[in-house]
Amino acid sequence: MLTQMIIRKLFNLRNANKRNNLKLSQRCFSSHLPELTKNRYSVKRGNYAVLTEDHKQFFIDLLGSTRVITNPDECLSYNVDWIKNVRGYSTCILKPKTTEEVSNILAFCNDNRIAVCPQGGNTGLVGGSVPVFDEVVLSTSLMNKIYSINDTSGVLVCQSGCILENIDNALEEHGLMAPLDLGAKGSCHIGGNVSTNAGGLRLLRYGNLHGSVLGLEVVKADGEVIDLLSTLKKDNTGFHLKHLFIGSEGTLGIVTKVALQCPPKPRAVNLAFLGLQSFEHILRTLKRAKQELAEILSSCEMIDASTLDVCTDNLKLKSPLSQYPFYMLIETHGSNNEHDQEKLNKFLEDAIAEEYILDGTTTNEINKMKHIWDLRERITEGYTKDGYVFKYDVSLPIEKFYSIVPAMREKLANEDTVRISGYGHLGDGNIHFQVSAREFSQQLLKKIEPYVYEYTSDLRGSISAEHGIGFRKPKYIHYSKSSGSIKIMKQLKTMFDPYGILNPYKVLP
Ligand code: FAD
Ligand code: 2HG
Ligand code: ZN
Repeated sequence: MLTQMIIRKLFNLRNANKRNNLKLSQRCFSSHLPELTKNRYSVKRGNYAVLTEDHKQFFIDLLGSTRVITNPDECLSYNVDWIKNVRGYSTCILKPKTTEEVSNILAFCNDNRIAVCPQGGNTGLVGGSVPVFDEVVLSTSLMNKIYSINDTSGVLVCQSGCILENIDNALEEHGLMAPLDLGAKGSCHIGGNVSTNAGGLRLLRYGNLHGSVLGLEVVKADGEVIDLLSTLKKDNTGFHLKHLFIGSEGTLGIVTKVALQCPPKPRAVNLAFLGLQSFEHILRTLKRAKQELAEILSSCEMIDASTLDVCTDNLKLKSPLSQYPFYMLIETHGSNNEHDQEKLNKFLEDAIAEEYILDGTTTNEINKMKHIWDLRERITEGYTKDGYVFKYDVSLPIEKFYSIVPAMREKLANEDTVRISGYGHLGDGNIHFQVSAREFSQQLLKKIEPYVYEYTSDLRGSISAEHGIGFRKPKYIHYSKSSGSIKIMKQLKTMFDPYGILNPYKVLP
């Protein structure tokens, strides 16, 4: 029992939680491209202007020729999403450096009815970050200045195109860390994180971006710059407008600056990787972890056996445990390693004694923690090697968290699939559930959708726990939003973007 438990006394505090995250964006085009979105999903182009040479010349006069990309080969990576599910055919990528440039671009596009697709790191998983047709792509990749980090308040102010990992590294110099962490950290931008309200691996402890974002600067579709860039923790002066932009996926405005509340970097980090017999045992372990680890619990994730295989088989990563039906990662963040280890050990000893857990390993060594986190963070990458992945990201009542996997296995028993499995943010009730197949198939898609959304809605879950609605789910939004809410969303869209130039075909049905 707990044969491989390793508890290290020495711990390099400074680098405790640092991992070399993948630079994801470079891997996009190694193999075949997805079919054009407009064909695969039979979408009708909106009544937007077709880009002319005069339009392009305006952009070149504004930004200079090096920041206006029109070469088809260079445009390609901005047209395809990271998981290669969707593909547009934009012929113009714009790379502003300042808010003023964003404002001038949008004012011009608004006046000329040119559709715009805002893009950060292009790691989004619901097809929101790439054009559907020929929308101009407004990339924030050169808006990467960090303006200030306040050691005392923990407030960071930066441009929206800063890569999350770069922010985290800069914060580390001040004894702080970013309030969110995700596998795409090496590529995603803070503006993209805000626009998708990204959750990540430690939401359980540090909350979501509605809590951590203190302020934003946003440019409306008509080019007007809205200064919501408060750095105050408390500010109850009327409507809290920033929240409208958090999670609105580029449909209401372009986020240009972000003020973020950042927590201190923990001095003690410990990680346990556990093997369990059943989902029932996972639930018991979760409950116990919350009660016994309490204030030091920083992450509680689960992985089923079939999902772990995408890391061990497809990516050739090694698991520190032999095979079990389920696995859990339990992480602690605290300020006193001795105290935290004592708590974690006691928790594990009790869990073993009561046979909640079959086996496990704990460590606070940086390399070993990185190795274990890779088994969790590289799942998305591992799945892509199966072929085409039908991805779902739902919130369900905790007792039913895993029920969707056996239900889907039963439903698809006679279909040609590679794998049907689930994993995710157990502590937040958010399961990532996937069906992989050798290639995309309309027949399989029809079997999965809307069934998966009906299933979720019947349990009063959410059809998008963290990745958003994007291009993939607008027609299903009613499974999670009432007609009254959708009506208000449409009214807000009309108010902020009357000509609908910002990220058309996304979010709103
Ligand atoms: P993009 O993908 O470029 O864009 C996402 C959306 O935001 C698009 O609709 C785009 O139009 C809009 N947008 C981007 N920038 C702006 C801006 N400045 N202003 C207005 N709109 C903008 N998500 C999670 O929630 N939790 C996870 O744990 C997680 N892990 C991931 C792991 C991997 C390996 C990958 C590939 C993705 C993961 N994601 C996760 C998906 C997640 O949504 C993104 O990684 C991230 O938040 C998107 O940031 P981005 O800069 O790449 O945005
Ligand atoms: C994660 O939690 C991300 O790893 C990605 O949200 C999930 O690939 C996915 O579906
Ligand atoms: Zn996730």
